Amino acid sequence: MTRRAQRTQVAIVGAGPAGLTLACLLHRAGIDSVVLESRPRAYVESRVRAGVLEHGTVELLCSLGVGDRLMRESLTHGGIALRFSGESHRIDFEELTGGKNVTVYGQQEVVKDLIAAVSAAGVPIEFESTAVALGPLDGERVTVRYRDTSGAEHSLDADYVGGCDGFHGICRSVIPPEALTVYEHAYPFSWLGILAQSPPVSEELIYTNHERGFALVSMRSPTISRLYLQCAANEDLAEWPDDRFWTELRLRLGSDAGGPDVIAGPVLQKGITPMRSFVTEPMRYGRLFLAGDAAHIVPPTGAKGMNLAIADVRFLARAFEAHYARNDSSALDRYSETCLRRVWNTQRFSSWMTRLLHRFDDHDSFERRVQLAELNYVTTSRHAAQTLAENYVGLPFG
Ligand code: RFL
Ligand code: PHB
Repeated sequence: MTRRAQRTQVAIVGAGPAGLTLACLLHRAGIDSVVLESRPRAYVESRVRAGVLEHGTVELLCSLGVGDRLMRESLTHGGIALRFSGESHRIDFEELTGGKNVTVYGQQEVVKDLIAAVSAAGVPIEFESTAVALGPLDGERVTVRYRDTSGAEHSLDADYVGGCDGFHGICRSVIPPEALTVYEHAYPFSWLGILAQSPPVSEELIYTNHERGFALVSMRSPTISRLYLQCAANEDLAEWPDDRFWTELRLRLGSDAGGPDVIAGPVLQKGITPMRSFVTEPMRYGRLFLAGDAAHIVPPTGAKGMNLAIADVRFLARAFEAHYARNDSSALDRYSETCLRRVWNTQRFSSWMTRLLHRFDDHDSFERRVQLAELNYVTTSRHAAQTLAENYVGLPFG
């Protein structure tokens, strides 16, 4: 039963970083949009995920007026450490990139700030509204059908749809399979991540390559740590009581052998993230434009997922602006090609970081030596370190 019908210029499916940033950018360009989000607001605002913002992502958020709290509460990092063979080696981003750095600020904080800005601008966000069908994708307009929690069905009529509904959303699945090519790679391990009330182990992130597996120490504030351990692809969370996590982290960091010390504290959240690379080509089908995780997934080792999602919608908003303001659709026609150039470079970097830092059970001793030689090279050659640094802080937005 259809209870309510609305019209808009762009229907946005998903209130993650991609959908919300798109709503802000379109509002700034004077283009109407409505955002549909299947989850309740409180859930979206508390979902613990990414934490590192590229230089350009921060600039964009500030230009959208969502930089105040970010500037006050975030942490600026001028480098990271790579730790292997019992030693840490700093990669100095600022020195290697002419002053660029990254910002540590939780994705859920970005999402909170964006929801506040979108709502203040008067752009509707329909929470607990799940898109269930959309089409036709090749007509004059497109209709998104969605359901609220009571099961009532509504429709949203739009010129275009921004498919920002993440990897498990429906937008990608409404495209005929013969029109899409999917490229994917699943890694034979996952990340076990915790958020803990414990002071950060160090001032900057430490990416550790250890015989027992990868470990990453990150943070959210001077009192909250975000910590990850490489674990089996099919790991059972129940096998990881808090004590086991802390013991394993200390082993991988070499805490009892002169490495960074870890102060255990209450665990606030624990979860497992599968490691995969995934790209859909093209990112457009008729009136539907895919953006963010709906179109691609990168393994989190390069800290790129949220940044890439935001880069997509930056291109998309610019293309909509040219279309609506100047009747010029050439950027919309080039959307997929433009995004995919950045997407593939980001896949390259994220896959390189993943292969550099993890334990591969099928590696023989020769491949392990080559991995250590690569780590040695990256931490001793200025050119190699510069390549890591310029990709980590984010390539220019072209
Ligand atoms: P999201 O954030 O998944 O948002 C999609 C939204 O769509 C909603 N949805 C629907 N709404 C309506 N109707 C439907 N049918 C719907 N189906 C789904 C969902 O509820 C959701 O709210 O996708 P978006 O916006 O593309 O953003 C992508 C990022 O969330 C993701 O790439 C990052 O979190 C990845 N990532 C990292 N990215 C970074 O840039 N830096 C990092 O340091 C970083 N670390 C990480 C990460 C992801 C991780 N996990 C858990 C996957 C660390 C981890 C552990
Ligand atoms: C995080 O802080 O959650 C984080 C940091 C760096 C990564 C991935 C996740 O590469």
